[in-house]
Parts: sequence; C-alpha cells; structure tokens
Amino acid sequence: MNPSRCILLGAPVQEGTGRLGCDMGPSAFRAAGLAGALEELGHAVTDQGNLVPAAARALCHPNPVLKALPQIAAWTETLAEAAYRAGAEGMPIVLGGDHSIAAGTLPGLSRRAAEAGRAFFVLWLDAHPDFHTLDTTQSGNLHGVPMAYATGRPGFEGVFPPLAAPVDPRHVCMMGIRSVDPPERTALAAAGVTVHDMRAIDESGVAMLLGRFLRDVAAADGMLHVSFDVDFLDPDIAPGVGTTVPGGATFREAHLVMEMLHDSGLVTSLDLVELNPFMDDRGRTARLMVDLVASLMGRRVMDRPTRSY
Ligand code: B3U
Ligand code: MN
Ligand code: MN
Repeated sequence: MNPSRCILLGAPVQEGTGRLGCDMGPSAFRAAGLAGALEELGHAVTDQGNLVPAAARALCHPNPVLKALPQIAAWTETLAEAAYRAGAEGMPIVLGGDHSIAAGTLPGLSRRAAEAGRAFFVLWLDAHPDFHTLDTTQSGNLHGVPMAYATGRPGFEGVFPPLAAPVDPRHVCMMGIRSVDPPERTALAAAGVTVHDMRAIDESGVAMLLGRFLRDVAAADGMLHVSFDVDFLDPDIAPGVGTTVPGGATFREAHLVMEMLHDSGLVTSLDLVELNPFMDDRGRTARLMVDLVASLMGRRVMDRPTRSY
C-alpha cells in the first residue's frame, strides 16, 4: 500500500446500543495514539474532529421496541454525507461510536464508489451480522440493523435516507460471526451474503477464507470498505466492548487479517466501532485496535509480504 492520506472522523454515537459509553470511543482511539501510529508508517493524517449530528426529527414506526430512532436517523444522514466527502479526500477512518454508524458510512462510501464507476465491497468483521430490519429487531438496538439498511432490505423507507447506491449483498463478506438471530439467518442466506462464522475460521483458517474474498475484490477492481466491530475479537483480549460474545478471533488471527488486507492494497476506507472505553481495562482494547490498524496500514515484523492464497 502506498502512503495514504488518512482522514479521521469521530462519530460519538452510543444510542444504537443498550448501554452507555461508546460515545467515548473517538477519544480513546486518539488517546491510544492512532494518528501517531499512522504517521510513523509514513501516512499523512488529517483529524477532522468529531461530527455533530443533524437535528433529529420526530419519526414513528409500528415496532414499539425501537430505541432512539430519530437520533440514529439523524446520525445516518450526517455520516453518509461526511463519509462521501472524505472519500474524495483520502482514506476515511471513522471512529465510532456503535455500529449504527455503518448505516451512514456504507451508503456514503458506496455512493462514492458508484460515481467513480467502481464496484464496492465490504469486509464485515463482527460477532454479529447486524442484518435486522426495523421490523425484525427484538432488542430495538439500532446497531443491529445497518447492514440490512445499506443492502437495500425493505422497511427503512421514509425513516432512514433513501440509498443512492445500495450495497450488493453478494459483495459482502462477514467474518467472525457467532451470534445470529433467526430472522437474520434466513435473510442472510436469501440475500447471498458470504458468512464465515467462527466454525468456518476454525475449519479453514482466516487466510484461506479472506484470500478468496480478496481475489474477488481484486478481479472486479473494487473498492473495499472494512467495518471492524471490536467484538470480532475474543473478549479475553478485547474486553472494552458492550456485547461480549465468547469464542472470537484471536490476537494472531486478527493481525493476520490486517496484514493480508495491507498486502492486498485494496482497502479504501475503514470503520472502527463498538469500542466502549468504560468497559475497558486501562486502555488495553483501544491500544490493541490501534496496533491492528497499524498492521492494516503497513506495520510488519519482517520485510516480506504474506504469501498468497
Ligand atoms: N442481534 C442482536 C444482538 C446484537 C447485534 N449487534 C450487537 N448485538 N452488538 C440485536 O440486538 O439485534
Ligand atoms: Mn456490529
Ligand atoms: Mn457485534
């Protein structure tokens, strides 16, 4: 990967989860030295500070459990515009905030790709597929819906902004998945999303699974967005997260994913989400996330690329 211009955008959103604390995520990434780590690797960094959401307007929906719908809809609009704009200036790195921010970043960046005449691919690193619609969510937490919205599943009309360029679900690869609700499971299969659950990782290893996806992205000359939910990682190494789901990716699996992404040269944007500094152990999760971003951006042990798969 050549030196990049990294655009840091803080998105202190916490209303998409059931608990408080994700709004401190952008600060924790900064305190853990994200900008310095990128600069040390030769990248130029512009930190645009934290975004401020558009004014929320009253919205109603028949599902009574939905939480903070007006606030998340307002953030979605703001983030889509900010990500779209930053995509023209360099490599957007969006510091969440909970995963509802992807309801803004994915549409903004896929619109940018569509205007450039490029295919848009998403690597979704997460314990959860976040593939609920506003009608199927039972928790009402809107960090559980961004992928369904961005891929154009019905039921968001008149609530979230219209999509300029829905993400093709067949261009989405999910890894680390280990908590799926029944309506999500059916919808993922119907939509043709590639889902590598933890069993697939145990059986085949991250290198083979990711290598296959990266070959597809390269063959289509696609732009690749990585949406990295902290709960992709095992909670033993990354306790600073709201939802801890046992059995996640190990330290080495996560770094290998990042190193392969770097070597592919395909990544054009990144979300870092669900970091909850209130749950963290003296900044340990924030520092691990910064180290993983450094691997994605070119830090390596020896001066050789990983082998191809
Ligand atoms: N699928 C569940 C749980 C969940 C989704 N994302 C997170 N948790 N972090 C839900 O509430 O939609
Ligand atoms: Mn998520
Ligand atoms: Mn998750």
